[in-house]
Amino acid sequence: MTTAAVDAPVRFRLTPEQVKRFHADGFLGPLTACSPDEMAAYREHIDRQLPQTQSIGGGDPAWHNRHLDDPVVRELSTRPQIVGPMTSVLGDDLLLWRTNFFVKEPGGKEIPWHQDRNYWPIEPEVVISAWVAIDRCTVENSAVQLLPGTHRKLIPHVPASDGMAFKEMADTHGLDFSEKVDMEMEPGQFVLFNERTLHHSEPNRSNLRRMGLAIRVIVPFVRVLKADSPQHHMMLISGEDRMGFNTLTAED
Ligand SMILES: O=C(O)CCC(=O)C(=O)O
Repeated sequence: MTTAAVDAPVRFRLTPEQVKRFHADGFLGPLTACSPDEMAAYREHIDRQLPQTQSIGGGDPAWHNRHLDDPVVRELSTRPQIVGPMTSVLGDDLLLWRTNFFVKEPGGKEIPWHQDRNYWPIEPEVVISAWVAIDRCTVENSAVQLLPGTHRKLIPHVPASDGMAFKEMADTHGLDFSEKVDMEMEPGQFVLFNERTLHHSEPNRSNLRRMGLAIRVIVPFVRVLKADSPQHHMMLISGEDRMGFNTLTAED
């Protein structure tokens, strides 16, 4: 545990209306992390340094937690434009738990409707995710879809149908999808959502790749019950860790 505090990026806090919307819907977006030109520079680095394979958010070390060893991924994952809005929802003390690239090449599989909490080894389940568009995300190349209000329910998960990218999916029986939102985004935009907001993406039916980076952030009273690797430590990205439940990365 470190006792040093990290200044909260107060300049980028959400407005009270945005916070209200986040709590009403379970998500908020698109917000802006950086300009499309700035994202083009990040993308060039990612395309050069990371493998040219598909990744659907599993634990492939090439695409998982790269903020721990790649300074550019770390800079992107901790931009004040992303952390500031998170502090408006979860308060000033924040730890970066995980990052995952979601790379869907043309023909990439459907990600079933799911609540992230179904898969996660944490206690209690309090997480905010930012899903950042690295490529432009449209309905055609499988923009993330979200269903407002579903963060208020615990939805059972069942084995996924054949051809899905995940092994388990939400039991969507009886849910009304008429209000679902297609989160189309320009490179550099992002959407925030919580651990229970139901979300999904269609197969990539276009001829364009769709890459995003999911940034998972917890508060210090959340215990990570299973590290992803021996080197997997939490990173203090705002405020202080007054709990000491999780191992933190050493200060630079
Ligand atoms: O990339 C996608 O299509 C889905 C992302 C997702 O499931 C997540 O970030 O939790």
